[in-house]
Amino acid sequence: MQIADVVSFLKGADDFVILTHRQPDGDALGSAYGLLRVLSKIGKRAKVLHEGENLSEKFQYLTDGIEEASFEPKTVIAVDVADVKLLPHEYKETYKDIVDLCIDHHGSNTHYAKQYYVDSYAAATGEIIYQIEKELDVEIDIKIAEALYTAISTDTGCFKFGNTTSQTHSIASELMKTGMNFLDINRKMFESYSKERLAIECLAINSIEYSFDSRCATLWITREMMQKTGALEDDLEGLSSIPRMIKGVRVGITVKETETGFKVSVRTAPGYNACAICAELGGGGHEAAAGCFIKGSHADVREKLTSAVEKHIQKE
Ligand SMILES: [Mn+2]
Repeated sequence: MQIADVVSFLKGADDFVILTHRQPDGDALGSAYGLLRVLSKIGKRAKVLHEGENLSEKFQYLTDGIEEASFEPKTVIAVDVADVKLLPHEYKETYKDIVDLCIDHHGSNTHYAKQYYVDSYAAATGEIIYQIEKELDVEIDIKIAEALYTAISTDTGCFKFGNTTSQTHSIASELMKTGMNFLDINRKMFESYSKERLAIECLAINSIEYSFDSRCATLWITREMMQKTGALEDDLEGLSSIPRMIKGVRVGITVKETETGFKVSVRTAPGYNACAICAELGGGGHEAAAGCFIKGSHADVREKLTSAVEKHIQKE
């Protein structure tokens, strides 16, 4: 599909339900609400279905002025959803086999929809929604700009990550021309911590263990720390990038205890393969960022991680 095909599909369809992935981030929600607003500008009815009853407080502004729509959906769109397995549990059964169009930027997209538009050059799905909006000739208003800016700034780590391109900056520049309050969004996304977040970050940093001559650092987030600080899932965002930021660390690991086992995130320096380390333990991902799930005790996890890392952390 080309952008022009996406646009004629959208023009020809009606009564949209827009789905996005579990634990929705800024790109998931910004793209979903951005698309909803673009569709309503061309006279279409649309609603977004996201995980959970309420949106986390920091994303509330995305929904300003959107009225609750009640209609029988006729068209199902998934945005930023690489795999049908990532749909929220409460909607998975109903929608998994009937997604009409998937709009995404993950190269690993599993092509579960009837039609798809995947552009892995795009730093965020929000960049694709912007292109759709251009092609539809819809005027960008402040609310659309806020939604798409949220999508793009969050998926690029505020224009810092390697996925940022000149296209990313050009789109952001167009969005800023509406006079949208980017400062407010960036503060909400990147510079606003709850007390609980700060408290758990403190405990987590104190938990860091070094191994392999400090070329590997492991940060632990236990259920006890969660209880003690009252931190919620939302408060953990970005913690997994901390171990890798330590000078000299090549392999940064974050281990988060869950009810059923340990969720492991691995971040590596160039030349060290996070995906290969996680693959040893049944997981996967990208070269610089990957994950896996380990069952057992703390000691088991430590032992399994040590032997997986050992195979991939070369002496310099
Ligand atoms: Mn994304």
